[in-house]
Amino acid sequence: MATVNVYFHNHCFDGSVSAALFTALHRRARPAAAGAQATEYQYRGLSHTANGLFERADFDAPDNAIVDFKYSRDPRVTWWFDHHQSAFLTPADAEHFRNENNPQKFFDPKYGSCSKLIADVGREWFGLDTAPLADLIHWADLIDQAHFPSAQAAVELKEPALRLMLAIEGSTDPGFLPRLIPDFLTTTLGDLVEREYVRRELQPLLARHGKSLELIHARMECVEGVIYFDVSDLDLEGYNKFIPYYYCPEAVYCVGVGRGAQRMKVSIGSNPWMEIPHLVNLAKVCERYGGGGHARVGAVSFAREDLARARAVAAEVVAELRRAPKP
Ligand SMILES: [Mn+2]
Repeated sequence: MATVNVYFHNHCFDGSVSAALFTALHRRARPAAAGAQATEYQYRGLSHTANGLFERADFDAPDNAIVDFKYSRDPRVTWWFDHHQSAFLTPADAEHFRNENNPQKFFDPKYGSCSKLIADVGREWFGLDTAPLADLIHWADLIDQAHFPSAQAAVELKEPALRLMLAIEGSTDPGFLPRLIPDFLTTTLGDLVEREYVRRELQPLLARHGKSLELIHARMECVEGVIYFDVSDLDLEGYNKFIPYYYCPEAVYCVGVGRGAQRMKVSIGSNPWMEIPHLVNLAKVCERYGGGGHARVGAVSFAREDLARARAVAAEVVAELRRAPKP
């Protein structure tokens, strides 16, 4: 039995769907000579480590694929797909990729999702029929870019794809994703969420999500188009960041103080469902306090003991955004 290790971005909807799509592509692309031999796919999740280094992977199969994750110069890696701006840890890695010019390694940062990249490459270069997987690819592309149709959709999680997103991001069973990934190729999203092993993961996560809705709702205030809330005393790590806009859809900006495993965090965002003509550049606001991000969303982190400082920064930003012009 031939084995292929598929390393994917762990606990990420796009990463998991990328692993499934790669499987379909690889089945299609493997040479006819190997066709008689069954192939076993081993799915192994990779996470970004705090120091930005590549997580140790064993690459112990004849074929080792990395999808939706950083480039590795390791010669045992035979396939690679990524779309992240930060795909290369060093300029030397980027140069290695360019020089190798490997026809099984693909990088395109213009893509909103790695799933879409693999689907397009599969169709154009390997003759893969992606039509039966169109729904899966559509949702992976939408979720990875956080292009949710509405705050309601993003918070109520009625769509099967969004429930699967919650299960993928929050699952604690290491066997869950390796089981789910191949099922993406054979089962509709609607049928997948009804599977017993998916429901088992989902149930506690949905309960926790419901609880965080109540807590954030109780804590938030929305004044002059700016939401402010402080949940730094609660264990709400990884709460859904669209909850504030669900309760206050007319808000333009949102500032929240929260607590992570290691750090206190001030999250500063803008309403993704609103056109904001005179947008305050939130990356610049965050940079002023030593944080960073994008024009529309950013964050500043603080040591656990600097909660007072985090709150002071949040209050300053809230005041600034309340004064800012609104649509
Ligand atoms: Mn991705």
